[in-house]
Amino acid sequence: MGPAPTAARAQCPYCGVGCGLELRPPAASAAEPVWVARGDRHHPSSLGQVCVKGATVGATLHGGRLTTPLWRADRREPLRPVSWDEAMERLVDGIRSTLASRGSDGLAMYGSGQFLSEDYYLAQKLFKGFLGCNHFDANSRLCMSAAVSGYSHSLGADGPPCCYDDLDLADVVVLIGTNTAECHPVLWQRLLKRRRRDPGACRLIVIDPRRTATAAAADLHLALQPGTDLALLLGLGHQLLRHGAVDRAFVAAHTHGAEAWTALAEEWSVARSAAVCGVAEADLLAAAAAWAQGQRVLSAWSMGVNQSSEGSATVSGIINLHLLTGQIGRPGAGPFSLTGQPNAMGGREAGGLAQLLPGYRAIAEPQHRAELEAHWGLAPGAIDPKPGRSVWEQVLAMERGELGLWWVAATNPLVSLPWLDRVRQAVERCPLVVLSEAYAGTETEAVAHLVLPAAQWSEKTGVMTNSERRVTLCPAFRTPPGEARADWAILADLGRRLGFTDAFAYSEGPAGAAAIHAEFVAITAGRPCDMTGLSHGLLAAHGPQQWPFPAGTAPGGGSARLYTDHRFATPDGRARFWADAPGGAAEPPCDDYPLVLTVGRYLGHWHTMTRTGRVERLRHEHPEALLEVHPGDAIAAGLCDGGWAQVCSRRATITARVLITDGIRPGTVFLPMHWGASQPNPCEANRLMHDLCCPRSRQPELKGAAVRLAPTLR
Ligand SMILES: Nc1nc2c(c(=O)[nH]1)N[C@H]1C(S)=C(S)[C@@H](COP(=O)(O)OP(=O)(O)OC[C@H]3O[C@@H](n4cnc5c(=O)[nH]c(N)nc54)[C@H](O)[C@@H]3O)O[C@H]1N2
Ligand SMILES: Nc1nc2c(c(=O)[nH]1)N[C@H]1C(S)=C(S)[C@@H](COP(=O)(O)OP(=O)(O)OC[C@H]3O[C@@H](n4cnc5c(=O)[nH]c(N)nc54)[C@H](O)[C@@H]3O)O[C@H]1N2
Ligand code: SF4
Ligand SMILES: [Mo]
Repeated sequence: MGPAPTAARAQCPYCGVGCGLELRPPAASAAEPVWVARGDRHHPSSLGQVCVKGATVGATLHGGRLTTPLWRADRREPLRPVSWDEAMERLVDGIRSTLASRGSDGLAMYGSGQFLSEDYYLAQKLFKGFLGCNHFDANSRLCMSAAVSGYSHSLGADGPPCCYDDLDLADVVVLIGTNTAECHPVLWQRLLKRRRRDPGACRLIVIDPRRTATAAAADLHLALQPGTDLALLLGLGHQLLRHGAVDRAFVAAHTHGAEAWTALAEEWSVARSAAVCGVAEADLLAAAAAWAQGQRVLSAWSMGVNQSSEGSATVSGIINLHLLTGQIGRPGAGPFSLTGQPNAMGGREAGGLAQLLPGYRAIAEPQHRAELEAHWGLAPGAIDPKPGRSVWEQVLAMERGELGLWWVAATNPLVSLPWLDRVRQAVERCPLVVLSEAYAGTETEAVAHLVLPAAQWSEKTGVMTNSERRVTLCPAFRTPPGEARADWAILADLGRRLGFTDAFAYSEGPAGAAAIHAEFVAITAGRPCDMTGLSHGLLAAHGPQQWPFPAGTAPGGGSARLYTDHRFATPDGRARFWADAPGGAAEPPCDDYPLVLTVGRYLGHWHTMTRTGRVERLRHEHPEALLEVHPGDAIAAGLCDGGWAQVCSRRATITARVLITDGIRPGTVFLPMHWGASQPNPCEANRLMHDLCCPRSRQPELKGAAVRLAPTLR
């Protein structure tokens, strides 16, 4: 029997704002079982606000779902329904035979920031713990890994130090590489409301090569050349030094490395920085003046910063400016990464990247491995000391024929990874590709042998953490379709079938989820993300809570901000300035490929459209992918508005409909990421993208590829 259809509260399953939703069951007479979502006024992060995606989520949940496991021995055959028993035995055999023939380097799992924390934690326990295989990575590698790395590098630990209230308190807000209006709409509405309520109280500076809806509302828009953010930040820093805006007492008492950074910033005059970034010197001066005069400066960033071959250095570049001016650990001030996915934060807490272990721990730290081995009752040394493969390294391993089994869950890499033709060829060399997925017919299903039907949000119980470190319980309130099961339940079943009977003895249902959560939070004791005071019971009774939330914390008593005592998470408590010289985009434009293609999002669609593509209203609002081209570039390439263009990079050629607009800087073109090969009108922007990564965070540069354009007929 499924859960009774009563109203429920949960975190929205789309973006990392993590709004609270209130869900009401469909009327008994309704033609379709559509739950009605509206904003939850009791959720402290969103206070009843929602955007179009959250409001329409009810219509996405029931149609087009996978209802039974599917199997085929050969990809040329169609997938056929099999029982769960057969599916799990095939998975067990695949894992056992791979371990026997290739060792743990032959296995890899690729998960998602759309996992619940319970899904994430069990995957780490099974792979990194019991199978001795660190090759678990998540799509957060494509998303937040530069922020993880930048925070850790500069502040000693991951974890955004700010909270949403800071948007109401800052007097200068710098949005860098974020189209907040379309991608974090409820935060954007909050900022707009404040600016309307109190005009002039908050200066808004936007740094983005496009005049997005976000940039259009700014007091100052710096439309920089893609890939030059680090140079821009150094130019700003240079001018802050000139302005005397330095908080010398803060720098002396709480930081290291200011000298080396100052020496680098001295080399980046405003004139040099403006020339490299292609912005007006006057605008750069105005931005620096605003920062210098600001009492409370908040900067927020997203993929324009992270998806760069120097993403981690750019994140540290932002933090450097906050350290220089003492704008951190105070209300209204600080560096704030806007998380992409609804539970990318929970993934970081649970150790869901190839270099991490649960509780903000690192595989490379012997002490951290020992703590997890003890927690899991494993022999000392059971956890492999070598960090695992990032997703791109997993692809390269398949290309070399080294993987015996690749398990993909809650992500659609055959749309979202770069250089898709190469990915497809590599995956075809892997003898067993397993996909855990909620919907039928995704692009990744086309390369899978074994498909496991996943219960999704609304059908399984667990927690998610949003960008301001707030944890919300998301209960199962609908019955999963057919035989679909929660990702964590599949992992637990697998653990038992592999012989780890006691370690994975969780019941399948809310009580099992609560037990997994309790086991997970216990291992966060004393860590930066201490959540030992949280439980499903407390979250159900008292609503969402922010961490740190150590045992004994009263409901509502979690920390709104980190580092308010200016003691950072480094061994000596001091934050670090990092002096990284800008290298620029990994694939700069050239004579053959004179334009830079950048790829991002539309307001109404979510990633690869498995959910938002089912909502009539959203399909109507965004019927197809549009290639944004500046009028001058369109003339040069012979393109007309509404006509078709061939977009050609070193890796592939695709066709897209042209939108001529002066809202993009000359030399830059834009495509959305949403339309994969299985859409009626595919675009496949990521066939064009390259694989070059940030060396520190291993995050690929998904925001820039050199391309050329030519007119074409469809
Ligand atoms: N509607 C919607 N909202 C979403 C999502 C979605 O799919 N749809 N996905 C969620 C997820 S997972 C994520 S990660 C976030 C992403 O949220 P955002 O990062 O805000 O979204 P993007 O459109 O990917 O990129 C943001 C901006 O970066 C700019 N940009 C490109 N190159 C550069 C550069 O070199 N420097 C700078 N400064 N800017 C650059 C682009 O022009 C674009 O406007 O959105 C989340 N919210
Ligand atoms: N060029 C370019 N490429 C990009 C980006 C970019 O800006 N530019 N952005 C990158 C970023 S930031 C991200 S986050 C990725 C996103 O890319 P993906 O993760 O590939 O996109 P989604 O469509 O969100 O894929 C999630 C899949 O999980 C399924 N699913 C939903 N719920 C569940 C569940 O509970 N369990 C299981 N097992 N499956 C479920 C969905 O149906 C869907 O197929 O794309 C990246 N790729
Ligand atoms: S802003 Fe994000 S979390 Fe809030 S309703 Fe929209 S998609 Fe959901
Ligand atoms: Mo993301």
